[in-house]
Amino acid sequence: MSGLTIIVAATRRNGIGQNRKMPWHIPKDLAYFSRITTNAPDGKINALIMGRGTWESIPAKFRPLRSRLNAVLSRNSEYPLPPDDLPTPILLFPDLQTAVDQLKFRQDIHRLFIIGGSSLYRETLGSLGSSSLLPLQADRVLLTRIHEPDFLDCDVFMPDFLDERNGGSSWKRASHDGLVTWAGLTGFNIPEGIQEDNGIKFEFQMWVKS
Ligand code: FOL
Repeated sequence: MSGLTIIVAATRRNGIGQNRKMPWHIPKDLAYFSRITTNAPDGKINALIMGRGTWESIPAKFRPLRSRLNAVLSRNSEYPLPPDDLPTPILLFPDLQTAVDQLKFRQDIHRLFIIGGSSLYRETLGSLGSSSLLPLQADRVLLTRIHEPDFLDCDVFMPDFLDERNGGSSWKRASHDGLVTWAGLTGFNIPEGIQEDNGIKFEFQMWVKS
């Protein structure tokens, strides 16, 4: 199994949320998120690793995210989750290390996605100098860059992984064809360049660590 893949929608200032939710509604991005994270070869599913806050932020009608393994992190071992039900398993883990240690050996799992929130992005991007101590590094970021508007009221941010001070120069932007090939979607077009939906300008990008 390859490394961890981060998927995130972020403004140019790396804002990802406000008041415990996303401050935008971009149906085309949610459709992309859903298709990318669901797509797996026959007999396999992807695991989506998320913090407890991200789990709680997913609208009730979409939770758990179906046909994907929902791995929720909480140090509270009594944290209430709905019953685990195929084809949508739900698992509780105390931390990222435990989750990855258990999931990486499962032959039925295709890819491991980190879907937030900010502390999990920070942990897997290894900013703030802690990187070398952590064996669980993300090697790919599927970034939906929100170009406009600025959403200046964001109160949660992802680390600026492209900043030189955070090892930004080790990240290379893949070509659009590279993204399309990696995603391997059939019957879903990933548009290239800046898109507009619901009055919001955004772009689907893929960054890979060298
Ligand atoms: N990455 C990207 N690119 N966009 C996001 O909105 C996003 N959101 C999260 C993590 N990475 C992201 C975490 N938050 C749903 C809601 C919130 C959420 C993640 C997913 C959600 O409802 N997903 C449904 C889509 C339903 C629809 O098409 O409207 C799903 O089935 O995946």
